[in-house]
Amino acid sequence: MNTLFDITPTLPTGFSYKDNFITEAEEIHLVQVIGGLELTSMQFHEYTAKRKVLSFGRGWSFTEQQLKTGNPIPAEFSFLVERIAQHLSIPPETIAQFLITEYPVGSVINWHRDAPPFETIIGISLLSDCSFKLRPQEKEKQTRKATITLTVKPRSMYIMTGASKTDWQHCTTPLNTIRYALTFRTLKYF
Ligand SMILES: O=C(O)CCC(=O)C(=O)O
Repeated sequence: MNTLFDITPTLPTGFSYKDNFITEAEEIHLVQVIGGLELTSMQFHEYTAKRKVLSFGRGWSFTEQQLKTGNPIPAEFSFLVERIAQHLSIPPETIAQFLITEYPVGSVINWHRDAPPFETIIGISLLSDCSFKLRPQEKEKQTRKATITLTVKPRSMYIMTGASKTDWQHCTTPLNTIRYALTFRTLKYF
């Protein structure tokens, strides 16, 4: 569709977005694979979130504020690791963490910055559009005007690194249908 003006928001430095990073057939296959895995409710201190997660590789424990070593990334996701590594021109082994998040209807992830030990965050979305918001980390700069909203489509990929990770917070808004986020992370010191 032609529009009279560019509706793509200006994204923070270090943030990029790409539609159709995976095919519909790959999306269907990944949803089937995830269906066979056991995701558990996200625990953050004394608070239990609606969303469910399953982590592989070097996971960050919010309660203990340290890196943990978990199970290796299952082979069914290797093609994604390879594709991301190729896209970023990095060795696949530098992708040290993989998190599957299931967002049931109405669930969100609240404003936060990603955990300190990670350098580049790669998010792949399945099944549902998501309203992904970014706002400056500095409280004085957190105005409505400074908040950026990006529609993240199913099968798309976003990359968050540099200033977009350190100087910006992000969150998602409630969904009408289930969404999965596949989040891959590289470590600062591998
Ligand atoms: O749903 C998403 O893509 C955001 C995931 C996220 O911010 C996180 O897991 O920390």
